[in-house]
Amino acid sequence: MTSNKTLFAAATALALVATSAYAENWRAWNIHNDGHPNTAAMDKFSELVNEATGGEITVDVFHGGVLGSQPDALEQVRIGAIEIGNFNLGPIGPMVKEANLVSLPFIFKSVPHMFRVLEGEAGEVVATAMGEAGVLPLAWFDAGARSFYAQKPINTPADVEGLKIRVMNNDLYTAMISEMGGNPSPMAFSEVQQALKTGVVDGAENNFPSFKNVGHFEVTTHYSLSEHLIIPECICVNTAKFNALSADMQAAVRGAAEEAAIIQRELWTIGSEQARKDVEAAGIKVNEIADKGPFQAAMDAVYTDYLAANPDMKALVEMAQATE
Ligand code: BDP
Repeated sequence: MTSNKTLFAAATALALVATSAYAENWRAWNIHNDGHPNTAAMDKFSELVNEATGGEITVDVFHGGVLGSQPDALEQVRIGAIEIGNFNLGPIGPMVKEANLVSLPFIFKSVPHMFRVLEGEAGEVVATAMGEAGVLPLAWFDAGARSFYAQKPINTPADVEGLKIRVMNNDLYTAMISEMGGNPSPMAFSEVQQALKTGVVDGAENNFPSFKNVGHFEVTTHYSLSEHLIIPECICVNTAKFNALSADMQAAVRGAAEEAAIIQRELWTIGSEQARKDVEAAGIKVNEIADKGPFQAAMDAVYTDYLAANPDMKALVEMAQATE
């Protein structure tokens, strides 16, 4: 005979299981260190998730890429070994074809244009494909524009000729450098400073906060405003983990990501301006490129080759280009 006491204990245990269904502790990947706008934004995101879910979901953010390189961390999030992270869409391209839209040089006219595309139909296509691949974007971060830096100014594509330039892992970036006559060198972010210092590469390309935050400005002399890539970033979560949450918890986590993204964009604007001032004060010569036309023209072949190999991307590219 089962006593009332045993029944009560069983009921209590069940209740505990039921209420702890969403007690989750997530690990978040972030490549940046203290002092970078995204590090502050990811800490804020963690705080906001905690608040919005009443502590049911907690997020431990691991900064400085300690959970692995970006391609590795992306794979970890895709399979659910890490739950969430702040990713750049560049390295997502090799995993999710639609994400490559943003890695076509000069596809966006400006950062606001990039956000308009993301918030429109083209963005929906990209977000859906990412979610299906296991890396679901909850909100978009600003990552400004990427420009070249080296030991000399780069004013025309011809200035890239013969230079070994570090790029992120994506065939579109190797094509981009090759078309200018340079030698592309895909490499993990964590290795770039040393590679620049020892001359393993002659240059690299990034936005001001990243150029400053990991000391690339200490080992180069010129930053040339080519602004050839405007690549957004995301707070991306493992799709299955997110889908397993109740509707309320999903809304809470998404809301926290959206709020963190608003904060990130503000921090980004301030942080980019400050980073530029700081590197200039440290001796970096920043040069405007009066006419970006020759750089854009050099990218024609990148588009032609890419669309010939990926004809199914044509509609998406045109959708982005047609966005006002
Ligand atoms: C930074 C991005 C980061 C990339 C890095 C890179 O925020 O996600 O890993 O560039 O160049 O701007 O690898």
